[in-house]
Amino acid sequence: MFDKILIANRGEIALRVIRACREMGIASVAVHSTADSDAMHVRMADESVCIGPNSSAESYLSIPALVAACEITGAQAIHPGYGFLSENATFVQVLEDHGITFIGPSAAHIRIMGDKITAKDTAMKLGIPVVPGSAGGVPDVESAKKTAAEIGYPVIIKATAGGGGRGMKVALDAEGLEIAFRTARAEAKAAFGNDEVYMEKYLQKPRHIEIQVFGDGKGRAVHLGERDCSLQRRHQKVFEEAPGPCITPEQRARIGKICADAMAELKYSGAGTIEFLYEDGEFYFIEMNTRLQVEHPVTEAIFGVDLVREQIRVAAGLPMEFEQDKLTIRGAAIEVRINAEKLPNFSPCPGKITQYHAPGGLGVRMDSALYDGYKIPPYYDSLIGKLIVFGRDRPEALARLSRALGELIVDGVDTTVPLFNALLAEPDIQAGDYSIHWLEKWLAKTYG
Ligand code: MV4
Repeated sequence: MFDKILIANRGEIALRVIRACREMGIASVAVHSTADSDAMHVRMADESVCIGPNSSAESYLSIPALVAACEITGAQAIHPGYGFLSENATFVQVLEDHGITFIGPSAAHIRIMGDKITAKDTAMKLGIPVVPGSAGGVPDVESAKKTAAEIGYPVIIKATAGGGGRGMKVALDAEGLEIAFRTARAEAKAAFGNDEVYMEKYLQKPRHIEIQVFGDGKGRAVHLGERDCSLQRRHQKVFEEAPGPCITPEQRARIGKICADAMAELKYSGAGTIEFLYEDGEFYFIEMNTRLQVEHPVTEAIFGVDLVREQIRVAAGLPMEFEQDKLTIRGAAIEVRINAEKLPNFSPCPGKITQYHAPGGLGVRMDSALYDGYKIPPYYDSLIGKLIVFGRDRPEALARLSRALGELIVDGVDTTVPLFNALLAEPDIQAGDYSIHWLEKWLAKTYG
């Protein structure tokens, strides 16, 4: 086992990893930008290193600074958290060259899943159901028209280097295809420096269901069920839950086994998430994330596991403790993302926290790096906390969420808390009856 781990991240996820380290008897090293000198992750870690100025590009994304911080402190491994360098294959390669262990999958697996065409092709070959679409890239308008005629309208054009919704365009018919194709291509080029695009059948009212997988890197892998993350605004998740309210135990076992078997075949190492669109009882692969996700706590809650501890164990070469037969679900969990944002436009709202009080009690977990007097810097994302509630069933989890939101105090900045109070009053949310379009429609209707 490692003696010391460096956490290449900030905020609540850095705390999450430091906590796992401490429970495992592993020393932790925080890194921070100058803007984050007073951040909680710096206080909570055993040691800290300033790795650069405010901008992420010169600090949390600086590979040389991170390698140097490992060399200075003697950290043997890096946990990347989510975002920043967590899915950067070059970073993993550089760490390997320096004899530092990356707590996550191989550079090769990150690369495969980072290219969306290769990811989909790989998924298909591994027996994972995918959305019908082009075989590989679509090179020109002529070829786009031909493929669209085969799969039928509406179709969606996506960037190969994309993900998270950037560079996507829908075409309802042949007339709209040329413009959709050209726009998607131009956006892909501008956003990713790669104008390759592919085409899929456009699913009109799906849910976003993602399967949590975990591999030991040696050919054994398990699944930990699904999360429903359909409630999103501009491709940002705001409310996530497990189990998915529309997924039956039989569906879970079936898609879960397909995913676990695929990861075993790949010899995938560590935590991963296979994202699906789900419509009319069918799953359609869209992407795979090769990292720990923001919303991992809802899975931890219902399975009673520690995903970060398991990531660290597997990265250290220890046997994976997860066994499929022993992974059983108890109850229901919901996470809401508390962002420092002003409604209704979700405009970022950095500033000083004048009062902070975290909710507690049975079935409540608050993952946050806030404290009284903390100044939220304007340079990073606006997530300031995740409230996770767990109950014996979904109604109990919903009641607990309402209760916990009532206890939470975050003063000094605007937050997304009022949104969640309003959502809890909605019959569709209470019933678990929502698609990927529900939230945007509701926001338009509610706030105009
Ligand atoms: C789709 C789709 C409909 N049909 N693909 C958006 C982000 C990226 N991860 C995939 N996305 C979508 N792909 C097909 N073939 C609709 C979306 C989509 C979406 C997906 C998940 C959650 C929210 C979404 C909001 C708008 C569009």
